[in-house]
Amino acid sequence: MDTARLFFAIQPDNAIQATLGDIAKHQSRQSGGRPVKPENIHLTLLFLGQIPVDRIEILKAASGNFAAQAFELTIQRTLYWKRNQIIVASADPCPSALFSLENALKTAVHVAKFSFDERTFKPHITLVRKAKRHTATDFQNPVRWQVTELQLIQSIQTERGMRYHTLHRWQLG
Ligand code: 2AM
Repeated sequence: MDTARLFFAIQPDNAIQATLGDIAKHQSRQSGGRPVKPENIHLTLLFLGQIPVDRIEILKAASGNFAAQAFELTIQRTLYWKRNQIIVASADPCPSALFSLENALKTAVHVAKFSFDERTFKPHITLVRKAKRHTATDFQNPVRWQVTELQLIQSIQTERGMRYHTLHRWQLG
């Protein structure tokens, strides 16, 4: 059976991706890790893993079934998650609207009988993988991100690394 590796995420616009991409490159040089490409920078809300391709339409229908608010994230520092060896951009404190969106999504996906990663949601934007160390940085200019859209994304392994392909978008009200 054909499957696709899927997750729900929010993705900033090109300008914010470029800003965070520069920070990722800078941090990767200092940490010995691998920077995430600007176009791949995102914040995952719910990771589904491999889903049969013939169930994607059911998933899309279920996921458009709730109303959710737009909100703003302010990203002002990077952190090191030593166990995962990743450097992440943090939007701490996150607005409650982000958690409401994640919760609504989980409920909708559960009702539609899809399984997903049950671990506690820890919002983060991965900037560097396989990082060996980290110099904590607070941004001089916090990045303000108006989140107006939720995306269903397929992750595709290619010869040149991971490629993310947006399958569907939902506007947040
Ligand atoms: P990460 O950046 O912390 O690795 C695509 O792989 C996205 O799904 C990434 O943002 C990844 O988070 C996230 N993700 C969440 N749970 C995952 C899991 N169990 N396996 C792989 N990726 C997962």
